[in-house]
Amino acid sequence: MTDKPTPADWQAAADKEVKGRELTWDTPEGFTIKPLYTAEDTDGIDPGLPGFAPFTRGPYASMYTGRPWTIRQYAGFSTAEESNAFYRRNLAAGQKGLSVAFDLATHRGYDSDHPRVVGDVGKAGVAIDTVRDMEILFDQIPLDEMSVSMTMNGAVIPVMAFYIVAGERQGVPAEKLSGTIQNDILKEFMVRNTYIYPPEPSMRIVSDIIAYTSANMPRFNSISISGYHMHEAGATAVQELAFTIADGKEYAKRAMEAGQDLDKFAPRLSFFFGIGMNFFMEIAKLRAARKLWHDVMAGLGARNEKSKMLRTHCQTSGVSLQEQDPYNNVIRTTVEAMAAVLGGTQSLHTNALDEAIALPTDFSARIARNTQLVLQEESGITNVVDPLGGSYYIESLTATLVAEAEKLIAEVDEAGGMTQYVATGAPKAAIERAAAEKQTNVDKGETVIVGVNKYRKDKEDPIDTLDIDNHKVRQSQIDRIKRVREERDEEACQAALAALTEAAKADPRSSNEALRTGRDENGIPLPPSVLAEMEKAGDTNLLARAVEAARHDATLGEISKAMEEAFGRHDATPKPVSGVYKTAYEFDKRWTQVTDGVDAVERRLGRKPRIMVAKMGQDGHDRGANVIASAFSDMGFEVISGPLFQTPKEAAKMALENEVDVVGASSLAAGHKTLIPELIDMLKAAGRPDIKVTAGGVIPPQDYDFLREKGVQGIYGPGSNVVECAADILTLLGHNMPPAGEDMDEAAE
Ligand code: MLC
Ligand code: 5AD
Repeated sequence: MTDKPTPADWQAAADKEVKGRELTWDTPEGFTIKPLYTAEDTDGIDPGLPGFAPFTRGPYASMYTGRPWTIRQYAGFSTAEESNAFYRRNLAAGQKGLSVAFDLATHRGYDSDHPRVVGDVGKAGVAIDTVRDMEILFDQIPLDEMSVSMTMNGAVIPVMAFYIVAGERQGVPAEKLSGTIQNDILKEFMVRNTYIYPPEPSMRIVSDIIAYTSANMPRFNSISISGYHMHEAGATAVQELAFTIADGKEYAKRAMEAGQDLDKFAPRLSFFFGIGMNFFMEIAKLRAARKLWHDVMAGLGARNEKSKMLRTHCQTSGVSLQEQDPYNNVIRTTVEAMAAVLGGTQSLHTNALDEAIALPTDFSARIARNTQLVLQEESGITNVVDPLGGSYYIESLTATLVAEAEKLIAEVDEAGGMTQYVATGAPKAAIERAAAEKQTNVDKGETVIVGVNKYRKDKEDPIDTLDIDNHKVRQSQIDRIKRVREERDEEACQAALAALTEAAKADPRSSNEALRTGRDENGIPLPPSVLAEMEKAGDTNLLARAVEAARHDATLGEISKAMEEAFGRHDATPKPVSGVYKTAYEFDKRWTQVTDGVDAVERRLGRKPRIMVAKMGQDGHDRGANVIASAFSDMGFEVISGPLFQTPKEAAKMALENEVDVVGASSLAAGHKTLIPELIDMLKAAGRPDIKVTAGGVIPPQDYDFLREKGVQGIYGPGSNVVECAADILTLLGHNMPPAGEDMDEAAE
């Protein structure tokens, strides 16, 4: 009988097969993945059982064998009528929960008639200005039966208020509403950028919502603590885990400081993660998240098991999807969806194949939804709980992720918690660095993307995409706002708005504390008459006061403005990282051709070529703009990063004042057909038609001709190589660049 082979025997055999070639793989997290995992790697690891602490194997004991995950497709576009019809078609075809995408005007607290949002109304989501819109959005959808997720963070107070009042008008009291509000402002300051107010008052809003829902809406998840957007912005799995769990810890601590009972509100804190193409890493990530959250909540003193049980929604990754050869996206989404469910998600959105081009059509939404239906009803995946539990690789990866994320969480704790850590800019910069590194690997072909940097088609076939006439939507919204204002009791509405401003100005903690303890800040007992007066006025909970304003048909813009009077608005300018590209491309021939080109242009102009990266409209997606800004500055351009949310007029003014040669407009939220032509017209009117304007981001090929006619000189969709973009721009600036793949000498001949 031969001895049982050992891992060392295996190593020798493998070395022989591959003639000593290195078989390890370094992940973006900095992990070295071995070609084989064995029992030695899981020594001492016990993941426990599903439904029991620390919930690594799942929050529920029976998981999908008892009830499958919720098929919850994120959607919204145009008017409330159109989105309502889309929801009802989707529910009839097998979708199980709703998830509302609002347009960017709504996110940023502007009514559709506001001059800053002309390019944004109804574009990236549905336009909601009043309770009336919300009523139409859920027409014939019983809100006591359907769980509804709403992705809202900036204008979270008016949107929650509208939802509650729309429920009332359907005859459904707040206590029967089930669903989730995203309400996660910290990650907005890090990556998503749809904040309205500065960080401190924004944190108060989060806490007021947790207080209101935990007292009045027992079936409603008060927050969806989101790593998804960090993932999309380029974060590694460790960063996504650590910053998300640390965000959750911060919210829980704030609510406790405001006098709330941890075990009362914590069971309704929920999570949200992004799921990309690193299949096993993503599965391990969800398992690690549950273990991390359990430990954090135990550390904060939670006793209720439900407080320590992480429940999550997942969405497949948008950035992993490509404009080129778009049917490959169906395959990518399937792989990602499998990772999400093998990781044990509670709810899932699968992206549509046209993600990198436009919003989903009925056709692409159907394939996305069916991807989940096939997994649920055909694959057998739902028949066993945590089927990968005990896998050497998965368990070892889970443990490594937990350990590495714990280190990063400790760093956040040392900085004084996530609010402070975010204020240092450290997490945003770390994520941007990771994004730039990932992009470099793609540009250099080290990370393969099928149909983009390998196996690319000679000719792309166009696909049908959804186009929304934002001017038409805007006009119909303006008409409705006008009608609502005519019909409401103006005096009562203004009084409710004034009461909201007053509550925003008051320090919430002093009044809550006073009501709770019957004493003022100095511990001196308050006379009963004063307490009665305070009680009558209600406490200063912002959501409670906004519900009152919504009952009197105040608009979203008015409610936001009422709080802005006390809080002000928050502004930010992107600060791209530097040096990542220069280091990565040190010996790359094409890079050198481009930097030589930049030098040549510099000699001719007597200064560096100047490019302004512009972000116009309410689109806060700045990953692409930051990647371009940091790469171009590494190549020797002088880069001016415009602030987020500029109007075309403001962008033109900045371009003129800085005497730039090129404006690169980055657009990911469908405002390009309105905003970019307006910018070009303004540059022309100022006598500078020579300033070149290029466009990048999510732009359907169908719009390319339109934009070119309007004067756009270069269009760079997802999957564009940044070095080639720069080569193109040098050509626009009159420099004779050799075509890609040739050297200077050949080109000169
Ligand atoms: C579940 N249940 C079970 C069970 N599984 N009961 C018995 N046996 C089982 N096996 C019960 C639960 O306890 C619960 O009841 C009910 O069934 C529903 O299960 P759930 O797990 O709570 O699922 P769900 O209602 O879908 O809630 C999932 C969630 C929630 C907790 C993660 O927060 C959610 O739906 N989030 C979605 C967030 C979202 O869609 N975001 C979109 C972001 S898009 P009970 O009674 O206990 O409640 C975005 C993009 C952008 O952000 O714009 O940037
Ligand atoms: N409808 C459907 N999906 C949307 N997404 C964003 N807006 C919408 C919408 N209105 C999806 C995309 C994007 C992610 C943030 O959410 O997949 O990448």
